[in-house]
Formats: sequence, structure tokens, C-alpha cells
Amino acid sequence: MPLFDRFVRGLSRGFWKKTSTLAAIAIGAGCVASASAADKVRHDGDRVVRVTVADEAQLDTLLKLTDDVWSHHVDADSSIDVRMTPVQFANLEVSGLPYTVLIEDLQAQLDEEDARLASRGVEQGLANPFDDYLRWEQVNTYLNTLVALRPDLASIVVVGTSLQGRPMTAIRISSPGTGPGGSAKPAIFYHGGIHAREWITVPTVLWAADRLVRDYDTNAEIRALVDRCEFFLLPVMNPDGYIHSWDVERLWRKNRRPNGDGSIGVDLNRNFGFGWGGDGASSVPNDLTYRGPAPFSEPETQAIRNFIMARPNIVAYNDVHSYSQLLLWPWGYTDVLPPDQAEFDFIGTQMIDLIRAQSGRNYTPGPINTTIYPASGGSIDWAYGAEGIIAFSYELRDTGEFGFVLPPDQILPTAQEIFPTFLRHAELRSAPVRITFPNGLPSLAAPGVATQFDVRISNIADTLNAASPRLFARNGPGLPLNEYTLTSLGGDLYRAALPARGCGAPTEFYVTAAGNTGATAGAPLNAPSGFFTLPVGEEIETFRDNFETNLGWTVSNDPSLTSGAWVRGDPVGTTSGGPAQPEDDNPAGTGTQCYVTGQGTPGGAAGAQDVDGGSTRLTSPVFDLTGITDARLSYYRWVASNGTDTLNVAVSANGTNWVTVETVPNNRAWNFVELRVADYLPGATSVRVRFTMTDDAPASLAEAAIDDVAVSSVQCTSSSPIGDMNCDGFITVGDIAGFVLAITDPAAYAVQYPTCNALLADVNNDGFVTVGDIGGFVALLTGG
Ligand code: 0X9
Ligand code: ZN
Repeated sequence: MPLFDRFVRGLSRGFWKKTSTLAAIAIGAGCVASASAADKVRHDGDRVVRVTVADEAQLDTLLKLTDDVWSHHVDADSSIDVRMTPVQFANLEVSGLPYTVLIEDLQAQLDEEDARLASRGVEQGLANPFDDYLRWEQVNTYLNTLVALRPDLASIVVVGTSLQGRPMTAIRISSPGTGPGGSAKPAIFYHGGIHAREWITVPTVLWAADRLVRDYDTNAEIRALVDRCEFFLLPVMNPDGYIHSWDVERLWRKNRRPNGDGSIGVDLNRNFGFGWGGDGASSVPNDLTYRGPAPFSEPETQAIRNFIMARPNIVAYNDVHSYSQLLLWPWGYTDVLPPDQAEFDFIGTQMIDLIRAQSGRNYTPGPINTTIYPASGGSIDWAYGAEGIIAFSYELRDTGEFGFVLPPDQILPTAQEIFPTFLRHAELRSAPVRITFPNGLPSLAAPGVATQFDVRISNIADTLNAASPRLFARNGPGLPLNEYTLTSLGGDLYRAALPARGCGAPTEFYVTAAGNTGATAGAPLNAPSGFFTLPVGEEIETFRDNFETNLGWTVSNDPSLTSGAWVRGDPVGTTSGGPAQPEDDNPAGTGTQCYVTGQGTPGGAAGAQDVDGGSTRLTSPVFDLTGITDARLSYYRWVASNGTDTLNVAVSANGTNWVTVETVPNNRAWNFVELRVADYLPGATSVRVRFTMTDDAPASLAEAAIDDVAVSSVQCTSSSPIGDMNCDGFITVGDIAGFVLAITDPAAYAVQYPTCNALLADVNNDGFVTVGDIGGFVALLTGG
């Protein structure tokens, strides 16, 4: 059994039965409107420690030493972040378990936060609402501010009432009107603050509301979504707990239910009624993951349930948590994959890619149960399992440096990296239909022949109007768009055909399809303002290296590197929570060899020959690009890491200044990458590429492999088809004027069509442009 599996099983069996002192500490501290630091629970001497556990026994040892688990890690070296009192920490040292201290003095961090927040006036907070965390009352005031700003778009909706009687205040954002045909608009529901101490979730949800309201007039994507959807954003789902975490115990997690045995609080994310009472939830009231006495025993979870059940139009849901940088989906209660695993993966992959594009941060995607640990009675299991909603749950920043006490300078960056993913989730679940390309899109159009590709159109919020699928295309910027119907291939498959054309500017195209109620979807998603482009020509390869022989690559290493330098050879596979070094070179290429970071030893440990102690760099020979237009560089790469180590790919025109192309996290698969050199090095007449694998955390797994590097370009040598007198790639009535001019006044033709050739009018191919070509031209025009 792989280490991580054991780890998860250990958690489900042992850990959640442990008791917590946390709840007990806070007993008797009533709800107060505000409190001085003196009234607060203190954590003097407490540390937050990351402990590496090698097996179940070690995990059990650790869990006897602590009662406040902060986070779990997905990497191969199973590690767990825990808060420890000085006594617990002393016991940890005695236990011999390897650890690193993440937060040396937790109370100092809390004191710093307290002092900062105390010095910040209420008014100041509302003027700069994302500069620092907001109290619950301030969050609600700010929602009212947004409503006042755009009463035409926004209104307050109270989702329910907390145990202590507080409104669960959400903002509804939608432009006036209904969905197509008078239907309800598809609705999107996000909330933060289910776990009180996870403060960063609150501004992240509030920021989404802020952008939807403030950017409606200026951002076409936002406007289209606010027109099409109904958004419900609830920043604080657990107001009683959130206020308690401000005033009494910063590290409070649950709601504020008196459990009757002196302990307080139900974990609201174990109280939902789907798989309730299963793995990863506690029946012990004092525990941090106490599930409550019955499913939906708590007013807060009842409110969410009733709100969602009253709105069958809700198509997207996210329960926002922190921390660990994850994007989770069902199930939590079982390790079986959800029926819609492919859909979760399709949307989830786009979401984490958007985060990486925005901030460079890596979020790990996957089902809750197998990605972190079993957790039953969770919100998204219920939303998906009972209501069929494609429901996600983020774990926001960070990965443990600050944990729950995330500094305020990370509020805006976190909110900003999440917002595009929120839009994408909404877009993909509220679209009437979805257009995808099951075999991919063509990478070029060969001149003179039609370019075909397959299109899949799936029903999402509506059913497809079978007469609606269209391809729109033009032979270059600024030309009029031509419209083509798609051919049905049966089922949800269609074929699109770009007609034959000659050389020239790249073809621009997009595909559209409509639902039966009239709403239209496009591919790309931002069509028609966005479109795909397709160069015309043949692919010419100027360089290819499958690494079977040495074509002049160089390796250079940090002096501190102790192992794992790039080496060429037939890789020896190693495993560590999945394949670490691949067993084979790129299966899509030829030969058996590739470059790897340190050759594994047969049967050897994964950690033995990975990158340790610094960086190793693999640099290509110089590729001459003179005479090559629009060069493309492609390669296959493999990265295995524990999530912090990455492969950097950079290109350079001169070998001195390097431009990063991508920073690749753990993927453990051979992935193809192709890029346009001009996108990174405009005007470069030569290029080299460099692959740098870095180990920046000691004792962490870092492996990379590279194969099948190629430089190619698309060159068009053939001219426009005979008869295409305006060189637009088509023979249409638009060519008649040019044809007449070519016969009557070739000089005038050359002036008017400077990039065309009058010989295109030599339809009878006798070498002359004369009236003798008229018959053939008419035949071409009329399809003869
Ligand atoms: O344990 C949890 O509830 C979540 N982790 S946290 O550290 N934020 O408490 C993970 C479970 C996520 N599950 C659902 N949102 N349903
Ligand atoms: Zn949480």
C-alpha cells in the first residue's frame, strides 16, 4: 500500500476520535461585541510544526501528541501541520519524529494581528476593505455599500439565521430580467467562513461580489455572466463562530452550539446530510470535527440546505476553506470517484491553470477523500450528492508558512487568483451547451485543401438546438466573416470544415451553438471577440532531438547540488507516491533515451537519485532561426515533486537573458508543450532553451525528464488557387473585378492587388492572361 494511502487510512481510523482541548478552553467565554486582547484565549509558547510521518504507527504517535491539526499535505513525504503547546512539543522531540517548525511563536503572530487590527479604525476598514480583514459587521456594511452602488444589479438576501440569531447575509447579483424564454437564470452560490478561523475565505468571496458589481459596465466577460446568471455570495456562513474567532479564540473552527456536555460547537462541514456520520467525522462533541447529534442539526446547515433546495436553478456551488492551496471536489465520505469525475476534472484543471496564470501559485486538484483525507457530512458532498450540483471547495493560501493567520498583504492576491476561477466555474456550468474538440484543433491549414475538425456539443444548462451549430471563419484580420453549418456525425458529434484557401494571413475562426431556449455558447468561450487562429502552410522541422545521440546539450549545476544532475540515458523508473522518475522515455516519440535528473538505480529508492541541494540546468545548442518565420519550439516534459519544487523552462536569444516560458509543478506524466518563440523573444534570430530543476526544500522529492525537443515553423510556399484574383483564398464573385482588370490592364491590377499575381487569371494554363481564360474562369466561379 502506498504511503499516502496508509496515511489516509490512519487518519480515518485513529485521528478523528481524539479529543480537543480547543473547545474546552473557550467554554464560558460568551458572545461579546468586541473584546480587548486581555479577554482572549492565549497560545503562549505554542508552535505550529510540520511533522513527517513514515507510516501509520508514526502517525498514531503524532496524533497522541496534539489535538489541533491545521493541515495535511498531498506530497509523497506525508506530512501534517499541527499546533503544539510547549509540553506537546517537548514530547515530539522525545518521540524522534522528524519535523520542521513552521511558526516558532504562534502567540507573537496572533499579538501582531491583534495590534494591527486594533489600530485600524472601522471607517478605515470600509474605505480599504481588502487591505485587512473585516469584522462580521463590516462585511455586512460593505455588502450594503455594493447594493447602494448598483441597486439595479445587487440586493441583500438573508440565507438564514445562525444559532445565536445572526442573519447569514448574502448579496444577490444579477441584471434585471429572466433567463431565455422566461426561465430562471442559472444560479451560482459561493460562500466563505464555514470554518471560523479561515479568515481569508471571507474577503475572497467579498472580492468576487465587489468585482461583479463594480466591473459590470466595463468588463464584457463579467457583464455577460451577470446578465446570464444569478449570483449569490455569502461571505460568512458561520457568523457566530467568526465573531468568536475575532473576540475570544482566534483559532475557533466550529459553530457555537452548546453541546450539553459542557463542550461547544458542531463542525458545520461534518453536519450535512449526505454520508453523514461516516469516515472522518467525530461523534465526540468536544472534537474539532464533531458532526453534531443528527444530520442538519444546526440552523446554519439547515439554512444552506433550504436555500439550495428552494433554488433548483443553482448550477454551481463552492464552499471556500483555507489553507493548503487545493481545489477539492466530491466525494469526502468515500474514496470512490464521483460519477461526474470527468466533469470535475475538466473544470478543475482549468481552474487551477487560471490560478497559476494569475499568480504562479500551484493549487492541487482532486476529490477530497483521496486528496486530503476522508471527511463525511461535508457541504459539497451534499450539494453534489443530494442536489446534483457541480460543487467545489477551495483550500486557499497558504501552504503553511502563516496558515490561518495569513498576513493582510496576501488578501488581495488570494482574492485575485481565485476570481478568474470563480468566473470560469460559473461560465462552464451556466452555458446552454458546451463546445469541445474531441480530437483537438488543427495546428495549421494546408493550402489548397479544406481543413476539417470534429466538434462535440454537449448539453449543459439547456438542450442543443440541432439547427444552430455554426463555424465562422475569415482569411485574415478585418476580412468579413463567412458562416458555415456543421455536419452532424450522429449523437453529440459534428464536423466543421474550413474551406480550401491559399497562403496569406492566418485563418481566424470560432464555433457557436445555441440551446433550444435561445442562449448561445461559443468556442473559444469569449467568441466572437475571441477566436482561434490557424496559420496556413506546411510544418517544416528544422531541428529534432530524441536524445538517442548527443546533439550538443550542456549541463551546469549549482555548486551546492549533491545529486540529481541532468544525465542522458534510458530512464530507470522509481516510485514515491506514484511514479517519480519515469520508467520509459516519452512514449509518443522515438527511441528509448531522454534526459533525466539523475539516473535511478534498479530497485533503488525514489529519493536517492532525485535533485538535492540546488539546481541543475540543461541547455540546448543554439537553434538558428534565420529565414524561418514564426518558429515554434516544442518538447515533452515530466515533473515529479512534492508540490514546492518546480521545473523552470526558459528561452534566450543570446544565452545571457533568459525569459521564463513556464514553471511546472508535479505532474508525473509526459506532457507535450509547444510555444511560439516570438511570444517570448520577439524578433529573435536564434534561440536556445534551458530546463532547470530545482530542489528548494531539503529532503523533498524533485525529479524531471525531457524528451523530443523540436524546432519547427509553418511555411507557405504555394500561391493562391488559380482564379483567386483577390488572393483571399476563395474563388467567388469578389474575384470578377480583378479578373477583368488582369485581362484589360495588368499594370492597374498589380497596383490594386500588390500581393497577388495577374497570372492567377491564366485559367487555361497557356502562359498568357487573355480573353481565352474567360470560359475557364466562369466555370471555376460556377463550381465547374
Ligand atoms: O476538513 C475540512 O472540513 C476541510 N479542511 S479544513 O482544513 N478547511 O477544515 C476539507 C473538507 C472539504 N470538504 C467540503 N468542503 N465538503
Ligand atoms: Zn475549513
